Amino acid sequence: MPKSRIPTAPAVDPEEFVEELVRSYPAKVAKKRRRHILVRDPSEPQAIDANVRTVPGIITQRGCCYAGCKGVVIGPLGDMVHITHGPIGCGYYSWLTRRNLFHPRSDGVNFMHYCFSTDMQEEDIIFGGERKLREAIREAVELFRPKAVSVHATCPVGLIGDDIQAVAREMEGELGIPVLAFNCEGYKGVSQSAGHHIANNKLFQAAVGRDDLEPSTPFAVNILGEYNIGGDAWEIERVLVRCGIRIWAVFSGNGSIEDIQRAHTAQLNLVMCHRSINYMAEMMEKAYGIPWLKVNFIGVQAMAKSLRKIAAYFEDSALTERVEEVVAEEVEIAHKELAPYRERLAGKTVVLFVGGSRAHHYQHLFQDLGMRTIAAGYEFAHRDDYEGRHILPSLKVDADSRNIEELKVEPHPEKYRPRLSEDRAEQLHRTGLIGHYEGMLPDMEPGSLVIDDISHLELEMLIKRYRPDLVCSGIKDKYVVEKFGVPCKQLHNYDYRGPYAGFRGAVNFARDIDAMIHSPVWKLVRPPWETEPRLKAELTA
Ligand code: CFM
Repeated sequence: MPKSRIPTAPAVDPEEFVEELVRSYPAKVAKKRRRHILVRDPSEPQAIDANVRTVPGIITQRGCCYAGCKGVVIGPLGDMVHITHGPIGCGYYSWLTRRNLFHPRSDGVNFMHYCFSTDMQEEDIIFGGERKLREAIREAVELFRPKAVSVHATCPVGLIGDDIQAVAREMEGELGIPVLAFNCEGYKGVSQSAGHHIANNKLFQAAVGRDDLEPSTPFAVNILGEYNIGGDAWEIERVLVRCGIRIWAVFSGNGSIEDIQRAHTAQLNLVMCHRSINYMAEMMEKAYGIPWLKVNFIGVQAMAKSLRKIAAYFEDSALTERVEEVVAEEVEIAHKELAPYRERLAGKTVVLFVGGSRAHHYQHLFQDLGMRTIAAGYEFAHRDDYEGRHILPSLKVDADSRNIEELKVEPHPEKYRPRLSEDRAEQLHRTGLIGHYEGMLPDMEPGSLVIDDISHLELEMLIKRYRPDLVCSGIKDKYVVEKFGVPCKQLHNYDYRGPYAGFRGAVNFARDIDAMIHSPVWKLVRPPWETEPRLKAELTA
């Protein structure tokens, strides 16, 4: 059997490595990038730059505002027709690539398989695309009879000034169903994060609070920021239902617009992906009095902890008992099934560079497997996702963030209903059970690296120096990483597998990771740059 091309990791001085990383840039860029990189030191409060523009020329993993709005938050609502107003590519390349799955309800309606676009042409760019958008909405409603329609603006729409809000109002009047228009032009903000915010705002204004149907159980919760990638939401639902907890609405995995319209009557909001949906949690608390609680359903221990937090919130002895029973049973099974994988995976190292929450959430699952996270970072998260929400009041709003509307929310005159007494709310805030997220940093090992918006160059240098056993990232880096002979697990779409959430998901994940890491194929990889002649170029100016 050939020997592994990537030998075991040498001891690396992280501080030295960080200097080496930034030295590869021109001085100005080096200065900027340095502020996005930390060596974890729990003995002092640490600050990191995040949610600022990527330096032009750097290969970033980030996506665009349209991706964050249509692709992430709104797209998973399966009983709506989502129309991309723009050239066909934006619609086509955001069509189901994220694997947000949907089960139709009793009405059998499911539009997830369709890709709707106005397919703008040169003529529309010159003379305006509003007429075409009107026709597209009419045609879609006539053919498919959806409960609601969404319209998503792409870059050219903003550049030529199509008034999609006016078209949406007009069509809503004509067709008698909600038409939600999102000004989520790709260029807005610095990443897809802007699109999350825009999606949250409109969903809050135009959908939440429209239907006052009350749940028939006191333990009705919404899950915010769970998008049912690879079926995650179904495993979470399986466990919550076993505990006697009713999922009232999910924003927005396996989600329905009708559920969202009555979400304001739930007792509690569970925030899974803080980055993409914290706006909604805050607004619903202010307007309707629903507290929110941060959960992480990724990893066996994390799942158990999250269930116990929910039980602690409700303070109901029968519920608590049931939760404890379910936890005991599920944890025992999961541990038994994880044991053989744990044996083979313990001590392996992993680096995670993903999105705005999974780079944190999955560290808990790797802990269950005995694996060590030696470096991690988000693509587009904000400082509070690293450092914790307590820093929010001290954050300066820059021009890019100011472009995204911050809604002024007041308690709803009729529908505001505090779910907790003032005393209890104060107590739960103080103990951190509700309204609290402490970010990724506290969970990271001393001496590990934290890198925000990592570039391809930095990731390559990191792999060469640290030689991790596994990289978790996305499609843009996957094959570059694997050419180094290091397996790369996509944590966005799960490489067409999953579910990975919850107790059973953890076992699925362990099985897949074990197969990847222990595949003999990595020892055979010879990247083209080692065998093919190299071109050299020099800058002379
Ligand atoms: Fe939240 Fe997501 Fe993520 Fe995200 Fe995303 Fe995603 Fe992600 Mo890809 S909403 S921040 S914008 S958990 S699509 S389901 S995997 S980058 S870490």
